Amino acid sequence: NQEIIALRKAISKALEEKRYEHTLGVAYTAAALAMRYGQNVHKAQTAGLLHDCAKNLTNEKRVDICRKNNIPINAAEEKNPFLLHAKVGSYLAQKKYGISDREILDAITYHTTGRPDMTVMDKIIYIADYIEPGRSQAPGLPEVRRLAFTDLDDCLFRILGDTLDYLTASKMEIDEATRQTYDYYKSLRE
Ligand code: DGI
Ligand code: FE
Ligand code: FE
Ligand code: FE
Repeated sequence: NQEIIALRKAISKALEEKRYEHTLGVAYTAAALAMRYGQNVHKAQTAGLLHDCAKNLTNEKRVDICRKNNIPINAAEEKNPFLLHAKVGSYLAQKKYGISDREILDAITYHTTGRPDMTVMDKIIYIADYIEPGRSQAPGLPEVRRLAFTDLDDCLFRILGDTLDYLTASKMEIDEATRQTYDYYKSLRE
């Protein structure tokens, strides 16, 4: 598909080599999950290709883009401006890469923290980001990868829990969206 090829070329110029490799891994993994769960494969690939498109900007640039476009910066983002690459990525997907599809833009916005009541596309990108072939550091990755293709919601909850454990153990600032997403999916299980 021409659109995907053009997007791949554009994004390869905006990212460093390793980040671009990760991006291709996320795009193909998201496509496979979309096949498995009956979602639009083209949209999943597009969201995968663009999810980290703001990753190569400086924190100053990310904050600057937020200020100029009335994108709110919360306390956790203030302390860890790398978190803004999700919201700013969604903004750039729209303004620089010409994407208008809400499902794609939302999946990019929420790919780092998640959100309560995620769409299937949100979940696919969130999970693909964590399990793509180039990732190797996460605990229990083989099991998480298996879960991704057997039960999307079990997989999501497992990643949310592992991420929260990791952030707590590393004494990192927890974004309210990260906490709210975990609490929401925990309450659905009770
Ligand atoms: O951009 P990627 O590295 O591909 O992946 P990502 O955008 O999902 O970012 C993953 C990192 O973000 C991972 O190290 C965990 C961290 N993270 C997720 N939620 C939070 C968070 N970091 C902080 N400080 N607070 C959060 O709530
Ligand atoms: Fe990211
Ligand atoms: Fe992620
Ligand atoms: Fe990523």
